[in-house]
Amino acid sequence: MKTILAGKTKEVIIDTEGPVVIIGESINPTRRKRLVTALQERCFDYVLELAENQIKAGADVLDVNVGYPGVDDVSLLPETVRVIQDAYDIPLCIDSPNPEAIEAALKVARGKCLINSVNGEEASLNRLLPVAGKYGAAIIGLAMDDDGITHDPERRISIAGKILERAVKAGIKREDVIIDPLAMAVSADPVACLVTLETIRLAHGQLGQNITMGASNISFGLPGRESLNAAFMAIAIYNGLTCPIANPEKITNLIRAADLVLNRDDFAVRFVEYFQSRNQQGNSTQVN
Ligand code: THG
Repeated sequence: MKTILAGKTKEVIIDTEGPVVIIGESINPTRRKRLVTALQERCFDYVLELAENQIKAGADVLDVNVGYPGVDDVSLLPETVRVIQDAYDIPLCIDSPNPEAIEAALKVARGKCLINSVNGEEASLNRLLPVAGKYGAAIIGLAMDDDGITHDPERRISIAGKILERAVKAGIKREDVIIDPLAMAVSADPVACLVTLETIRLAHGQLGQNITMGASNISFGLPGRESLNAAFMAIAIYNGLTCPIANPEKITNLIRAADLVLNRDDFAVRFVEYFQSRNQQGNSTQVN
Protein backbone atom coordinates (compact mmCIF):
# COMPACT_ATOMS: atom_id res chain seq x y z
CA MET A 1 0.00 0.00 0.00
CA LYS A 2 1.29 3.42 -0.97
CA THR A 3 0.64 6.80 0.65
CA ILE A 4 1.68 9.69 -1.58
CA LEU A 5 2.54 13.07 -0.03
CA ALA A 6 3.74 16.12 -1.94
CA GLY A 7 5.47 19.45 -1.52
CA LYS A 8 5.20 22.23 -4.11
CA THR A 9 6.13 19.72 -6.83
CA LYS A 10 8.05 16.92 -5.17
CA GLU A 11 6.23 13.68 -4.39
CA VAL A 12 7.19 11.33 -1.60
CA ILE A 13 5.88 7.78 -1.70
CA ILE A 14 5.48 5.92 1.57
CA ASP A 15 5.22 2.25 0.65
CA THR A 16 4.41 -0.50 3.15
CA GLU A 17 6.82 -2.71 1.22
CA GLY A 18 9.41 -0.03 0.43
CA PRO A 19 12.28 1.78 2.09
CA VAL A 20 11.68 3.84 5.23
CA VAL A 21 10.58 7.45 4.77
CA ILE A 22 11.95 9.83 7.40
CA ILE A 23 9.72 12.56 8.84
CA GLY A 24 12.12 15.04 10.47
CA GLU A 25 11.08 15.86 14.05
CA SER A 26 13.23 18.89 14.84
CA ILE A 27 10.85 21.77 14.12
CA ASN A 28 9.25 21.30 17.52
CA PRO A 29 9.78 23.70 20.44
CA THR A 30 9.42 21.04 23.15
CA ARG A 31 12.75 21.12 24.95
CA ARG A 32 14.22 23.44 22.32
CA LYS A 33 14.35 26.79 24.06
CA ARG A 34 16.09 28.53 21.19
CA LEU A 35 13.22 27.65 18.86
CA VAL A 36 10.66 29.05 21.32
CA THR A 37 12.53 32.36 21.41
CA ALA A 38 12.92 32.45 17.63
CA LEU A 39 9.22 31.72 17.08
CA GLN A 40 8.15 34.28 19.68
CA GLU A 41 10.15 36.89 17.79
CA ARG A 42 8.82 35.61 14.46
CA CYS A 43 12.44 35.15 13.44
CA PHE A 44 12.35 32.24 11.03
CA ASP A 45 16.06 31.91 10.26
CA TYR A 46 16.44 29.20 12.87
CA VAL A 47 13.40 27.31 11.54
CA LEU A 48 14.98 27.35 8.07
CA GLU A 49 18.30 26.19 9.52
CA LEU A 50 16.55 23.24 11.22
CA ALA A 51 14.78 22.45 7.94
CA GLU A 52 18.01 22.55 5.93
CA ASN A 53 19.97 20.42 8.38
CA GLN A 54 17.27 17.78 8.43
CA ILE A 55 16.89 17.69 4.66
CA LYS A 56 20.66 17.36 4.23
CA ALA A 57 20.65 14.52 6.74
CA GLY A 58 17.95 12.58 4.89
CA ALA A 59 14.52 13.90 5.91
CA ASP A 60 11.89 13.21 3.23
CA VAL A 61 9.07 15.03 5.03
CA LEU A 62 9.23 17.70 7.77
CA ASP A 63 7.07 17.65 10.87
CA VAL A 64 6.08 21.22 11.75
CA ASN A 65 5.06 21.86 15.35
CA VAL A 66 5.08 25.37 16.84
CA GLY A 67 3.47 24.56 20.18
CA TYR A 68 4.71 26.42 23.24
CA PRO A 69 2.73 27.88 26.15
CA GLY A 70 0.73 30.93 25.10
CA VAL A 71 1.34 30.56 21.34
CA ASP A 72 -1.24 31.81 18.84
CA ASP A 73 -0.75 28.80 16.60
CA VAL A 74 -3.73 29.65 14.39
CA SER A 75 -1.57 32.41 12.97
CA LEU A 76 1.94 31.04 13.66
CA LEU A 77 1.52 27.54 12.20
CA PRO A 78 0.43 28.74 8.73
CA GLU A 79 3.12 31.43 8.76
CA THR A 80 5.78 28.83 9.54
CA VAL A 81 4.44 26.47 6.87
CA ARG A 82 4.65 29.24 4.31
CA VAL A 83 8.21 30.21 5.22
CA ILE A 84 9.40 26.60 4.98
CA GLN A 85 7.66 25.87 1.69
CA ASP A 86 8.90 29.13 0.14
CA ALA A 87 12.42 27.81 0.73
CA TYR A 88 12.06 24.04 0.29
CA ASP A 89 10.06 21.77 -1.97
CA ILE A 90 9.18 19.15 0.63
CA PRO A 91 5.92 17.68 1.96
CA LEU A 92 4.91 18.71 5.48
CA CYS A 93 3.44 16.91 8.45
CA ILE A 94 1.25 19.47 10.23
CA ASP A 95 1.62 18.76 13.95
CA SER A 96 -0.77 20.46 16.38
CA PRO A 97 -3.34 19.51 19.01
CA ASN A 98 -5.41 22.47 17.78
CA PRO A 99 -7.68 21.61 14.81
CA GLU A 100 -8.09 25.31 13.97
CA ALA A 101 -4.35 25.70 13.60
CA ILE A 102 -4.19 22.58 11.43
CA GLU A 103 -6.93 23.90 9.18
CA ALA A 104 -5.29 27.33 8.93
CA ALA A 105 -2.00 25.67 7.98
CA LEU A 106 -3.63 23.44 5.34
CA LYS A 107 -5.19 26.53 3.76
CA VAL A 108 -1.78 27.93 2.88
CA ALA A 109 0.23 24.72 2.43
CA ARG A 110 1.13 23.52 -1.01
CA GLY A 111 1.07 19.93 -2.20
CA LYS A 112 -0.39 17.14 -0.14
CA CYS A 113 0.19 17.31 3.62
CA LEU A 114 -0.07 14.85 6.44
CA ILE A 115 -2.32 15.88 9.36
CA ASN A 116 -0.70 15.10 12.73
CA SER A 117 -2.95 13.98 14.18
CA VAL A 118 -6.43 12.52 14.41
CA ASN A 119 -7.30 10.10 17.23
CA GLY A 120 -10.20 7.82 18.05
CA GLU A 121 -12.03 10.38 20.21
CA GLU A 122 -15.40 11.33 18.72
CA ALA A 123 -14.54 15.02 18.90
CA SER A 124 -11.31 14.49 16.97
CA LEU A 125 -12.91 12.32 14.27
CA ASN A 126 -15.83 14.69 13.81
CA ARG A 127 -13.66 17.78 13.65
CA LEU A 128 -10.72 16.61 11.57
CA LEU A 129 -11.92 14.01 9.09
CA PRO A 130 -13.97 16.59 7.13
CA VAL A 131 -10.93 18.90 7.15
CA ALA A 132 -8.73 16.15 5.73
CA GLY A 133 -11.34 15.48 3.05
CA LYS A 134 -11.68 19.16 2.17
CA TYR A 135 -7.96 19.77 1.75
CA GLY A 136 -7.10 16.35 0.34
CA ALA A 137 -4.67 15.64 3.16
CA ALA A 138 -3.52 12.31 4.51
CA ILE A 139 -3.91 11.72 8.26
CA ILE A 140 -2.02 10.15 11.13
CA GLY A 141 -4.45 8.12 13.26
CA LEU A 142 -3.31 7.83 16.88
CA ALA A 143 -4.31 4.59 18.59
CA MET A 144 -6.08 6.23 21.53
CA ASP A 145 -9.68 7.25 22.14
CA ASP A 146 -12.15 8.69 24.66
CA ASP A 147 -11.03 6.04 27.16
CA GLY A 148 -7.43 7.24 26.90
CA ILE A 149 -4.39 5.07 26.20
CA THR A 150 -4.58 1.31 26.62
CA HIS A 151 -1.63 -1.01 27.23
CA ASP A 152 -3.28 -3.77 25.24
CA PRO A 153 -1.96 -3.95 21.64
CA GLU A 154 -5.18 -5.63 20.43
CA ARG A 155 -7.22 -2.72 21.76
CA ARG A 156 -4.89 -0.20 20.17
CA ILE A 157 -5.47 -2.02 16.88
CA SER A 158 -9.23 -1.91 17.26
CA ILE A 159 -9.02 1.87 17.82
CA ALA A 160 -6.81 2.20 14.75
CA GLY A 161 -9.34 0.10 12.82
CA LYS A 162 -12.15 2.37 13.94
CA ILE A 163 -10.28 5.48 12.78
CA LEU A 164 -9.64 3.81 9.44
CA GLU A 165 -13.28 2.86 8.99
CA ARG A 166 -14.50 6.35 9.90
CA ALA A 167 -11.96 7.96 7.62
CA VAL A 168 -13.05 5.84 4.67
CA LYS A 169 -16.69 6.72 5.42
CA ALA A 170 -15.70 10.39 5.34
CA GLY A 171 -14.33 9.92 1.83
CA ILE A 172 -10.64 9.62 2.71
CA LYS A 173 -8.75 6.98 0.79
CA ARG A 174 -7.68 3.99 2.84
CA GLU A 175 -4.05 4.48 1.90
CA ASP A 176 -4.16 8.04 3.23
CA VAL A 177 -4.53 6.84 6.82
CA ILE A 178 -1.20 6.27 8.54
CA ILE A 179 -1.38 4.54 11.91
CA ASP A 180 0.53 5.74 14.99
CA PRO A 181 0.73 2.87 17.52
CA LEU A 182 1.90 5.34 20.26
CA ALA A 183 5.50 5.35 21.45
CA MET A 184 6.07 6.36 25.05
CA ALA A 185 8.95 6.73 27.46
CA VAL A 186 10.36 3.37 28.53
CA SER A 187 11.81 5.08 31.62
CA ALA A 188 8.25 5.55 32.89
CA ASP A 189 6.91 2.16 31.84
CA PRO A 190 9.10 -0.94 31.37
CA VAL A 191 6.70 -2.53 28.84
CA ALA A 192 6.11 0.66 26.83
CA CYS A 193 8.40 -0.33 23.95
CA LEU A 194 7.15 -3.91 23.78
CA VAL A 195 3.54 -2.77 23.63
CA THR A 196 4.40 -0.40 20.78
CA LEU A 197 6.38 -3.04 18.88
CA GLU A 198 3.57 -5.56 19.15
CA THR A 199 1.02 -2.95 18.05
CA ILE A 200 3.17 -2.21 14.99
CA ARG A 201 3.37 -5.92 14.14
CA LEU A 202 -0.41 -6.32 14.39
CA ALA A 203 -1.16 -3.09 12.50
CA HIS A 204 1.11 -4.18 9.67
CA GLY A 205 -0.30 -7.71 9.50
CA GLN A 206 -3.99 -7.05 10.13
CA LEU A 207 -4.61 -3.56 8.76
CA GLY A 208 -1.83 -3.33 6.18
CA GLN A 209 -1.47 0.43 6.62
CA ASN A 210 1.64 2.58 6.66
CA ILE A 211 2.88 3.17 10.19
CA THR A 212 4.52 6.17 11.86
CA MET A 213 5.41 7.11 15.45
CA GLY A 214 7.31 9.73 17.44
CA ALA A 215 10.24 7.39 17.70
CA SER A 216 12.42 9.52 20.00
CA ASN A 217 9.72 9.62 22.66
CA ILE A 218 10.85 6.31 24.07
CA SER A 219 14.21 7.57 25.33
CA PHE A 220 13.04 10.64 27.26
CA GLY A 221 14.71 10.88 30.64
CA LEU A 222 17.51 8.40 29.90
CA PRO A 223 21.19 8.64 28.94
CA GLY A 224 22.44 7.01 25.73
CA ARG A 225 19.36 8.14 23.85
CA GLU A 226 20.88 7.51 20.43
CA SER A 227 21.62 3.85 21.18
CA LEU A 228 18.23 3.29 22.72
CA ASN A 229 16.45 4.95 19.81
CA ALA A 230 18.52 2.90 17.35
CA ALA A 231 17.72 -0.45 18.99
CA PHE A 232 14.03 0.36 19.09
CA MET A 233 13.98 1.74 15.55
CA ALA A 234 15.56 -1.37 14.03
CA ILE A 235 13.03 -3.72 15.60
CA ALA A 236 10.14 -1.40 14.79
CA ILE A 237 11.14 -1.27 11.12
CA TYR A 238 11.28 -5.06 10.99
CA ASN A 239 7.76 -5.15 12.47
CA GLY A 240 6.29 -2.74 9.92
CA LEU A 241 7.17 0.86 10.81
CA THR A 242 7.48 2.75 7.51
CA CYS A 243 7.62 6.50 8.25
CA PRO A 244 9.00 7.37 11.69
CA ILE A 245 9.02 10.92 13.02
CA ALA A 246 12.64 11.09 14.16
CA ASN A 247 15.86 13.09 14.08
CA PRO A 248 17.51 12.33 10.71
CA GLU A 249 20.81 13.79 11.90
CA LYS A 250 21.02 10.90 14.32
CA ILE A 251 19.05 8.03 12.81
CA THR A 252 19.51 8.04 9.02
CA ASN A 253 22.63 5.85 9.16
CA LEU A 254 20.69 3.17 10.98
CA ILE A 255 17.67 3.50 8.70
CA ARG A 256 19.73 3.08 5.53
CA ALA A 257 21.31 0.01 7.10
CA ALA A 258 17.94 -1.46 8.14
CA ASP A 259 16.55 -1.03 4.61
CA LEU A 260 19.52 -2.95 3.24
CA VAL A 261 19.24 -5.71 5.85
CA LEU A 262 15.54 -6.09 5.02
CA ASN A 263 16.11 -6.34 1.25
CA ARG A 264 14.60 -2.96 0.48
CA ASP A 265 17.75 -1.69 -1.22
CA ASP A 266 18.76 -3.75 -4.26
CA PHE A 267 22.51 -4.28 -4.47
CA ALA A 268 22.99 -1.74 -1.67
CA VAL A 269 22.77 1.11 -4.18
CA ARG A 270 21.09 3.57 -1.83
CA PHE A 271 23.25 2.53 1.13
CA VAL A 272 26.50 2.98 -0.76
CA GLU A 273 25.44 6.29 -2.32
CA TYR A 274 24.40 7.62 1.07
CA PHE A 275 27.64 6.75 2.83
CA GLN A 276 29.78 7.90 -0.07
CA SER A 277 28.11 11.29 -0.13
CA ARG A 278 28.41 11.54 3.66
CA ASN A 279 32.12 10.89 3.35
CA GLN A 280 32.43 13.55 0.65
CA GLN A 281 30.71 16.01 2.98
CA GLY A 282 33.56 15.40 5.42
CA ASN A 283 31.66 13.26 7.84
CA SER A 284 33.85 10.23 7.47
CA THR A 285 34.60 9.96 11.16
CA GLN A 286 30.90 9.61 11.92
CA VAL A 287 30.02 7.02 9.35
CA ASN A 288 32.80 4.49 9.21
N1 THG B 1 3.31 10.86 17.40
C1 THG B 1 2.95 11.77 16.47
N2 THG B 1 3.48 13.01 16.46
C2 THG B 1 4.36 13.38 17.41
C3 THG B 1 4.74 12.49 18.40
C4 THG B 1 4.19 11.19 18.38
N3 THG B 1 4.89 14.65 17.39
C5 THG B 1 5.69 15.13 18.49
C6 THG B 1 6.53 14.00 19.05
N4 THG B 1 5.68 12.87 19.34
C7 THG B 1 7.60 13.61 18.06
N5 THG B 1 8.60 14.64 17.95
C8 THG B 1 9.71 14.72 18.78
C9 THG B 1 10.55 15.82 18.63
C10 THG B 1 11.71 15.88 19.38
C11 THG B 1 12.01 14.89 20.28
C12 THG B 1 11.17 13.82 20.45
C13 THG B 1 10.00 13.73 19.68
C14 THG B 1 13.26 14.92 21.08
N6 THG B 1 14.09 15.93 20.95
C15 THG B 1 15.36 15.99 21.68
C16 THG B 1 15.15 16.12 23.16
O1 THG B 1 14.06 16.42 23.61
O2 THG B 1 16.10 15.93 23.90
C17 THG B 1 16.16 17.18 21.28
C18 THG B 1 16.65 17.13 19.89
C19 THG B 1 17.65 16.05 19.55
O3 THG B 1 17.91 15.07 20.26
O4 THG B 1 18.19 16.22 18.47
O5 THG B 1 13.55 14.01 21.81
O6 THG B 1 4.48 10.33 19.23
N7 THG B 1 2.08 11.39 15.53
